[in-house]
Amino acid sequence: MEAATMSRIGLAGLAVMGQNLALNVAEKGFPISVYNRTASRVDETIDRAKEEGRLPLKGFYDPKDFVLSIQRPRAVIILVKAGAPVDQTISTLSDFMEPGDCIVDGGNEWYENTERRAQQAAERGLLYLGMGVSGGEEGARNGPSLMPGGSRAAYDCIHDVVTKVAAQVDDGPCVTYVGEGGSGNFVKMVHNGIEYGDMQLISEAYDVLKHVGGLSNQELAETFAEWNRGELESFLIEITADIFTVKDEHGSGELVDKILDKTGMKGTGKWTVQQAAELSIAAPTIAASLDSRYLSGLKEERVAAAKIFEEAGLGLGSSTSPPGVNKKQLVDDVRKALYASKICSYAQGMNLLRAKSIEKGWNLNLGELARIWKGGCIIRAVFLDRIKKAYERNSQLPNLMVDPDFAREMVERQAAWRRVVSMAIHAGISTPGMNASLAYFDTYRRARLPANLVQAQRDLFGAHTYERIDRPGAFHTEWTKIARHNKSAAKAFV
Ligand code: NBP
Repeated sequence: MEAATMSRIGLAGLAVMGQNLALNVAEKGFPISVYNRTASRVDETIDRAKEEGRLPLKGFYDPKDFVLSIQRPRAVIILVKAGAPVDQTISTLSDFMEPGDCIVDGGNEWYENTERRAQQAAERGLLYLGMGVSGGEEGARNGPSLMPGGSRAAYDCIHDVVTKVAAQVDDGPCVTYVGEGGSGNFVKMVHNGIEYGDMQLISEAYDVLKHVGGLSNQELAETFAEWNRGELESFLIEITADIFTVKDEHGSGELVDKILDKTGMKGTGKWTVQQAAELSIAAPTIAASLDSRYLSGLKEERVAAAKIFEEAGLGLGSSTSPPGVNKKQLVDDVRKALYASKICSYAQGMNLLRAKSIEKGWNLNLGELARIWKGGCIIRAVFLDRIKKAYERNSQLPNLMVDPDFAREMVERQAAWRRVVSMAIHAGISTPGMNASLAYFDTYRRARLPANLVQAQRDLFGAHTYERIDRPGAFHTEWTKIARHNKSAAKAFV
């Protein structure tokens, strides 16, 4: 093939994400070759490229023709289901690739799989990137947030393309070279964990407003739309406002009330919580969001439990709205509780990223990661600019909550936050994310915790030793012997 007619880049895997990202690349003026295992998806993509204005996109049904249609050094983005399909796609395509060519896996892949594949690719002289892509279908088509990690040379090879294709915000495109190894996938995984936290906190705000405040769907739509004009402005708040306005086409009322209360998941939230545990990083808000998804899955058990507790005297009626709730005050309080809870959740995600960065030597720039999440991705929010600035002010910030601006905001909101959580507890409405965030805040800000007692217990039953606050060293005490002696001395005295 003549160099002039060759494509700038290739993309394999034409389901939701691949098709839309390919069209986005073509629209930005980069000729692209596309390929998919099943031919019909190639046809669909070609048709869409024609319909959307004769975009420079060529479809291929044969992997060899596909690879050979791309300019050297070739860059091929893979967007297939994570796991074995990625290995199979690499094996199919890499037979025709040559040293210096690049493979970019854009899936939600486990970071260690990327590190293994990068090693195998390097043995054949191929460069490898694991690139987190966020923003769903819409983001892929119009500008996602991209989190590429792995070979720096591979990043340099696609830099011109990804900087055009990514979402654009006031301080640049939502893409950066994240770091080495599987860092791009790891950052995307934590992004998804934070997304779980945000969605959980929003659902709790909805629950409290609906069941404690008695807000109708119309009032909820107006409330979330109003919130989206202030400090909570974000994609998730915006779509939440829209959801409450959609009518049920099969019956009366709004569709949201007809949706089965069972949340699905694909695994990145679970990985985030597992990694937090592995790295000894407290991530209680994200963990609460994962647990809530698990409990939501127990629909039949919950229905049965509701009946059992109702028969035992605790019905939903006896655990809802306290009389005389001031709706306006409640809405304001819930907004503040949501915002403060969110700060805690992001603090947990950022600390997890930092811990992994230290373990792996990735040298992640937390402020820059907050910047590339400002647009394109599901957690995009005005608030991320503040996080970026907090890390710019102090890259060694031990916790987002102690940045002076965030600390002030937490203090300003904490009374409202406590009112919301207390009211929810009284009403029997669970708010695990908000509670977890508040407990995280209250624990972190205390100079002295009851951990002294836990240490004493550990030393008593396991001779694990303890440290003292007034002198250095490890100490052990014969707690039981002394306590028994004290008891018998007390008896003798009586
Ligand atoms: P899916 O995750 O649904 O995967 C479908 C694609 O994988 C199709 O192209 C399919 O080819 C291909 N595939 C499968 Br399945 N097994 C294969 C195999 N053994 N060999 C070759 N190809 C195979 O697609 P998606 O929803 O577009 O997501 C792609 C990646 O992006 C995933 O890792 C996903 O987690 C991630 N992601 C998705 C979203 C989203 O909103 N959907 C957002 C962000 C990231 P076929 O057509 O021949 O069956």
